[in-house]
Parts: sequence; structure tokens; C-alpha cells
Amino acid sequence: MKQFNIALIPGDGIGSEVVAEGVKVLKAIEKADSNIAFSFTEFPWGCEYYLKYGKMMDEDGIDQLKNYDAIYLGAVGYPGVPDHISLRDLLIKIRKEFDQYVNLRPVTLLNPTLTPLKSKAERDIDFLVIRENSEGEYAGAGDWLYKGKPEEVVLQTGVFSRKGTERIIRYAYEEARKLKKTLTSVSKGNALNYSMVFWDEVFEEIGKEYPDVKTYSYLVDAASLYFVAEPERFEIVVTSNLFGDILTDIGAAITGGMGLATGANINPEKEFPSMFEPVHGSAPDIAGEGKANPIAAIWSVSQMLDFFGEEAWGKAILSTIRELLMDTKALTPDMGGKGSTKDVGDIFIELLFA
Ligand code: GGG
Repeated sequence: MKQFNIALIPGDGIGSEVVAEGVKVLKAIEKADSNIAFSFTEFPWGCEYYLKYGKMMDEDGIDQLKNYDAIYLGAVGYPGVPDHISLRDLLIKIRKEFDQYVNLRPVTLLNPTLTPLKSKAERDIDFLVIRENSEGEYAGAGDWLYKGKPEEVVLQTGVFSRKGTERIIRYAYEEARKLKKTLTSVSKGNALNYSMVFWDEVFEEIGKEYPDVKTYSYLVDAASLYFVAEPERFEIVVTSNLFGDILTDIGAAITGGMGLATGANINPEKEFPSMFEPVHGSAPDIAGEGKANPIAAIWSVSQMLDFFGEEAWGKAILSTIRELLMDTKALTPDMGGKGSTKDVGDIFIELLFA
């Protein structure tokens, strides 16, 4: 029997509603599979916690989380708490402290009718964005000088260490080799004359060890255009922290919306827990109304199970999402349906075991 201990951080807004559906799926799997057991421990951290205690998580929060097999996060951010505080002091802090330097964000069109792109029926969009998740433009380095004065200057420094850049690029090459896919690096060396020139050099250097991997290199502006105009050209994409965050929102837009976008924050060495989350935010406008789309959160569970080595369940979840998406009337309003968050979770479980 394999036991997986999961730390739940539902977070803010719709976070708790969608995480509840993911947990429901895990509990249903546990019931059906006598070889797997899950335990869940909930942590009340987030913006409400901040408004009460002045901090997004406990001071020893990282210590409290460190022995779990995975963290399952809902959403972060709510009116009343500045976004940079809520994001940096919870989500980014966990990514950084647990060295979750790989962010895996699939861009997969599970039902061709869901893309807003032309010639829907022929679309075959299926690629993986591997986003650097520990440094880059998210490093938090910078300064704010002469605040409020006419000579005010603000600096936000992108940090690209050799270790951090090499390890993400190597990870991407390894994936491309394993899956026999092409690898596209996205950068901006023509304008960012230190960080992105360095990134491009490292991509080329490491590429010498992978002569079997076919590579492409695009500027981020061109890549954004191709994400919309010709997404079929991508198989695996590797890019920096900020570019990866932005590009995967485009990825979500071409494959059915933010309600379907999932992300895994991985510490490949398994030295610390990895974290699984729907990419979307807390959607305060619909929080508490029971109409949040739980599919991205359920897809995160599939990524979690893959990471645990339970790929059969991971695949089963993904193919069930594909099936669920065939009947958009059964889905939540963002997908054109009339279903509630809970209805979608219930139908999903019915289909998973049908
Ligand atoms: N589901 C987690 C969440 O609330 N994400 C919001 C967000 O802005 N994420 C930015 C990032 O992934 O870097």
C-alpha cells in the first residue's frame, strides 16, 4: 500500500471550491484502488489569514510543509491585500523555499471545439511549456529609490544564475530526448542583452550534449504570435519564469480558457515536496457562488499522480476530462454550461468509474 500525505492550501476565493473537487477525486481513487491511500491536512493560509494575522502563512510554515509528499494549492489573491504580497509571500515563497524550479504547464486542446482559433476541427494543439520557476524576473531583486521624488527610480532585476539556467534547460532537453520531441527555447536576446544572451548561450552549449534533439529558438514576441497563429509547431517549450507565465496564459486562451489550465511546480530531486495548482487566480467576482470551473484543479491532481508514479491514474483522469469536455452543457458557465462546481466534480467521478 502506498501512502501519500498531501498538504492542502485552498487559499483564497474560489480556491477552496475547486480544491474540494480535486480532493473528492483523490478520495474516489483511494476507494477504488486498495494500493493507494491519501491523507489530507488543510492549512488556512491566504489573504483572510493575512488580514487577521498580518502574514500569508505561519512563520514556520515552510517547516510545517516540508514532510508532505505534495502540496495542493487552490488560488492566491484577494481584494484588500496587495497582489504582490499575496503572491510573493505564499505561492512564490513555497516555490522558492522548496526549490520547485520546474513549472510544467501543458497546453493541450482536449476538445477541438473549445479553441477560438480558426479551422477548429483540424487543430491538434498539444505541447508542454517548461517554465523556469525559481529565479529570472521573479527573483524579487531590485530597489525603489527616491520614492515620491521627481528623480524616483525603480529597479527590478532578472536573476539568471548559471546553476538555475543550466538545470532548467537540461531538464527540458532530457524531457525532449525521453519523449522524442522537438525543443523550442523562448528568450529575448535582442533586447535583454545580459540575461537572455546568457540564456541563449546556455541553450546552445547544453544542446551539444543532445545532438538527437531538434531545437528551435524564438524571441518571445515571435513565440507569442506563433502560440496564436501556429501553435502546432510546438512540442516542448523551455523559457524563463515571466515569459513562461505570460505564454501559458496564451496557451490557456487557445485551448479552452483559464478554467482548464494546470501547473505543476516540481522539485525533480524530490528533496522537498512539489506543488500542484490550477493556474487561475481566486476569481473574487464569482467566489462563493458555486460556479467556478474545477477542471484545472482536477487536472492538477492528474499531474500529482503522474509525479507520484501513479501514471495509470494520471492518464485516466486526463482521458476522463477529455470525455467530460465532450458535453459542454454539463460544464460550468465559463464553458457555456449550466453546471455547478460540485456537479462537474460529481459527473467527473461518474465518468472516471463508468
Ligand atoms: N492557482 C494559483 C494562483 O492563484 N495563481 C495566480 C498567479 O498569479 N500566478 C502567477 C504565477 O504562477 O507565477
